[in-house]
Amino acid sequence: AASFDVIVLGVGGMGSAACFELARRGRRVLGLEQFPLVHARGSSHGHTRIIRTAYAEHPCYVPLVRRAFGRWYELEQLTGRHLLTECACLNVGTPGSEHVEGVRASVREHVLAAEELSGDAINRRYPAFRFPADYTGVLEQAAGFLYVEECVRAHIDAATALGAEVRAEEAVRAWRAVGADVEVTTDGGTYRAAKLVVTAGAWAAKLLADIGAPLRVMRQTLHWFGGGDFMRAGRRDHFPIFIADVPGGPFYGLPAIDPSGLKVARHYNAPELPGPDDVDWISTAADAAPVAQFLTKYTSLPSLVETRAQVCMYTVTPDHHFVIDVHPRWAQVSVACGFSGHGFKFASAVGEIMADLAESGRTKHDIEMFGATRFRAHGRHAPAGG
Ligand code: PYC
Repeated sequence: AASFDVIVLGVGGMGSAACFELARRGRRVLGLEQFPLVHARGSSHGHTRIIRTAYAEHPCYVPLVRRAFGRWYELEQLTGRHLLTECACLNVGTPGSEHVEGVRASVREHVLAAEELSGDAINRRYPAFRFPADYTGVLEQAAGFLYVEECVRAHIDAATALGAEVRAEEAVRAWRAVGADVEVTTDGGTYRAAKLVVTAGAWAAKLLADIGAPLRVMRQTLHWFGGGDFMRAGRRDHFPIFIADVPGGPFYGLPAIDPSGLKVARHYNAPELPGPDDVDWISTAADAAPVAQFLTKYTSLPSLVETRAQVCMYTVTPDHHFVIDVHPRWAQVSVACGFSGHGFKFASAVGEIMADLAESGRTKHDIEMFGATRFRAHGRHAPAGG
């Protein structure tokens, strides 16, 4: 069997970043991807991803998002590609909104720059919005959007330029520990390595069945709306990124950056699937309806028409926090999965963490909250392998 220092299973958002960082550190890397590279059958497609600093999900993400910003900028420098556009992010919700309270907690703990705005003030600042006057919001400037496919391509190109081997359209059948090493069997052959990094997105549930992390796969749809006045009203000098914690939501959106118009979608609130091979990849009128209703109710842009749609997957953990850890049973295996619909922005930093874990089993980044065995009845102390 061909031999490597590290094999990376899954070369999407996280795996491409891991391949890059490992190759940069001089490791002999093999990345295995079941689809063509930079595909639209996983969780790293759909043109854009939000990056934001005042992190509603937990203040512990703030240092990680800062690290991710720096590494995205560095990847831009290395590859000459434009990957990130800065843009304000408006967090808005009903009074008492959990999302907005979460943003405030991060602002307080990390002393972040942010502006408090009532619904009324939001509508005055951004005339495309019609939020009820008593809604509450926090606007931050330290945010933006990533060109998601460009980011994956940049990591892959940079990794291969540094000597990584990335094999596309080669599905993994199984992996196993062999002594202190690992062996991976694919449709095309058998490979051996000292270390394994599993960054398999929604397929992690299958490849990591023995870690016992309950991962749910959800079918999410992304919608673009154009026509009407979107050219001006949806332009990023008039229209921010937003995350709106409203009844039936949350919904989020990005300004119009091309002729497809605004991108708007619902976060969570989506059908759960038996697995990633059971997704209907065609978006329907029923998928677009809640998003169109959001635009009708909360914006002055009800005349917009859907121009484009895509289907994407979330892989969701019970607490919506990530799984990033050394495998509880096999020290030569590390895993990153369960990004729960908010992971992509961190990919550049996760690549570094996975390289750390593969090299030494530890990282200077705080991944305490992301333990693989936290969902077991007895947490970390349960017998391994269950
Ligand atoms: O993490 O900002 C995010 C996000 C928005 C929509 C889905 N994820």
